[in-house]
Amino acid sequence: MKIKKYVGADFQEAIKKAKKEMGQDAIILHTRHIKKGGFMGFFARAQVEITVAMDESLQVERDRSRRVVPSVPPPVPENLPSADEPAPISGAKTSELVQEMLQMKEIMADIKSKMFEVGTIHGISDKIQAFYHHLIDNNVDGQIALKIASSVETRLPAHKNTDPAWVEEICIRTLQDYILDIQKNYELPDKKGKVVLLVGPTGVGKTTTIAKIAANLTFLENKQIAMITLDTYRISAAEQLRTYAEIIGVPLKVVFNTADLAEAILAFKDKDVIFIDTAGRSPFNEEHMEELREFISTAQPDETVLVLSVTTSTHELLEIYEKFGIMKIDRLIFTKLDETRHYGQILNAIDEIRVPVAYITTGQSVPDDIEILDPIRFARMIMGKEEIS
Ligand SMILES: Nc1nc2c(ncn2[C@@H]2O[C@H](COP(=O)(O)OP(=O)(O)OP(=O)(O)O)[C@@H](O)[C@H]2O)c(=O)[nH]1
Ligand SMILES: [Mg+2]
Repeated sequence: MKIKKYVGADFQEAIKKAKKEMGQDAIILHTRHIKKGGFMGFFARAQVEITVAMDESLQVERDRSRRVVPSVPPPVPENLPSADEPAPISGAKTSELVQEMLQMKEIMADIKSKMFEVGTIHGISDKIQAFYHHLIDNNVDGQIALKIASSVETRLPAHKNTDPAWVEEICIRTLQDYILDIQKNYELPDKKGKVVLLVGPTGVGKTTTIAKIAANLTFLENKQIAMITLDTYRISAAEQLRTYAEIIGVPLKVVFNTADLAEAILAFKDKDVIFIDTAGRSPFNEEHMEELREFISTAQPDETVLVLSVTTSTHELLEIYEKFGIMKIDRLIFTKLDETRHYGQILNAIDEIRVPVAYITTGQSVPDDIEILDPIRFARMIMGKEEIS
């Protein structure tokens, strides 16, 4: 394995240099923007640096028959060749060196996973490679996509010329099984006076979602519902829920402090489910999060549900979960599935968090645009085989 860095005015130029020297099969491991020349950061030219790897043993013909999938990543070479122009170490500040080392560590981790990816993906059939790339295009995390694709490979018979439709079916089923494995069914425990409290960042759809669930439970399941709102920061917020409560015909209490909250819950104890709506909060505002925590410790909810919008990146979803995680989240709800065609971030999030998804919401209409996350339908949605109605 040869690893080298190339610098160019832009990505194309750097690639051109790399391919010229390393050949067409060179693999890009890492790209970054750098600044070169200039004086004290002024007039520096922006350039692109790419780290490229080349390994003859990984070159496989596209139409080659299947190969055993490696179960562990290949080892990372210990001594990486230095960059084209190594930075002078003498005189460099310690913090800069630490930065460089951290960057190097990142590159190494990247190399490790890319090598595993390349080694595995090149070894499996074109049809499964297409499936893998489809997952990646749908925001599914590389490692998860690889795990699922490798698992398809092991399910297929060893002989060639497998019917493409059948391979596709195996791909979908494998994805379904993966989702089923990390996603448990959502069931409302049968208990009177069950308290369900929704939290989440601003504007994700908490209030609308409560209205949807409350309406469905009232009209379709004949349940006795009550609502409480803690969102007294904006006049319109309580009014929004009041309007829904009146249309559905369920009682609502607006509470301003923990004492009122405890009293409101007690007053509704004979209802089947008491929904508590909270004000949208930035997970990064510690004061607001603390206040929310106080309300939760008073409410003692049977379920604390974190509402997340699917128009958020995986990284942000996990960050939000981590911040709200101090409240012990029992369920997730993903909203606004109608606003995207890429759903991989849901899969990535639940793979990491392992908290069951109660519902997904698919539009602004109350009460229609909500459904239980059905793993089979969800797999087909990721595959583009099923649409949000
Ligand atoms: N497209 C789409 N819009 C939605 C969905 N759910 C809610 N919305 C819209 O998102 C906006 C915000 O909804 P709210 O229910 O007020 O959100 P919230 O989380 O209660 O907001 P805050 O209380 O301000 O934090 C409204 O315009 C809703 O109609 C959905 O599934 N799809
Ligand atoms: Mg709200």
